Amino acid sequence: MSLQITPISPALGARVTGVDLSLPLSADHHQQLHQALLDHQVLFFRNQPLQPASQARLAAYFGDLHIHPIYPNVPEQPEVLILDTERNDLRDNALWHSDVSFLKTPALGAVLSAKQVPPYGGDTLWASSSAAYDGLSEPLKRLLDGLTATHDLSKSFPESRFAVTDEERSRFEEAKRRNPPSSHPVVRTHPVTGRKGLFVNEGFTTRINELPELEGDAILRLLFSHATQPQYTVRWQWQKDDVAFWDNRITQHFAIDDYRPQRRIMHRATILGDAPF
Ligand SMILES: O=C(O)CCC(=O)C(=O)O
Ligand SMILES: [Fe+2]
Repeated sequence: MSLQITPISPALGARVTGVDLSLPLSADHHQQLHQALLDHQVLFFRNQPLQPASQARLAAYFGDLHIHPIYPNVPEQPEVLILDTERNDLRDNALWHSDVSFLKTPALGAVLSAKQVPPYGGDTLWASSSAAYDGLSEPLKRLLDGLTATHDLSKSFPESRFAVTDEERSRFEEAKRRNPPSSHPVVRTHPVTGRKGLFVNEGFTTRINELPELEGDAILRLLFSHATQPQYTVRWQWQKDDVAFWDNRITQHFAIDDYRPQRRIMHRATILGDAPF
């Protein structure tokens, strides 16, 4: 059985039908999903209710799963983290980021399942880092070649908001100890497709290591705004039981925070990747 894959935006994003994600994947569907992810960078599925165990099983076809140091998780399935506006401070997802880029081996991708969504609002945007790189001028590409940048967990999880109670503080200190800042190339090569993409993000990138602060900050600001121009993005309007599966090596995303005080609940399984080069 072939999947039906329908692109929904020129830069990235496709809708996929013809598969039941709650069941074990056939080798054929696994291969087709993998290829579709490489081709389209973010895949969207409607009407795919997933229990935490089947969500983790689906994600684990693509690599080892990450257990998040700060977000709460489903107790019986700790690889599935909970993004619930009544439990978490999620303001930092309303900022362009690629997930856990502060790790030495940031996420390959993630599977996000919509559990409860407002009737409208709470859309999520993704941007293609390869489209953004391709759109840079040649002189700027030459300047960036060979530069590295620092990615720091504390930028998106500031102590002032994530270490308020004693319990939060000890969890936060532990998270910082286990996750010191990492350095990654500013231009990353996708390990499978060989495509180049910008690998800096407003959520976690703090500096360009080889440049003085003033120059580095100005270049980072330029890259953050260049990479998230509308023509490099796709926007998804969620319905309950939608699933999004993105390649975190070559995209970043932004969850719009425009629906309060309504509640919104998402579950995420995060797949570990390799060290960027
Ligand atoms: O809530 C969303 O739509 C996405 C949140 C997010 O940044 C993530 O799950 O990685
Ligand atoms: Fe995210």
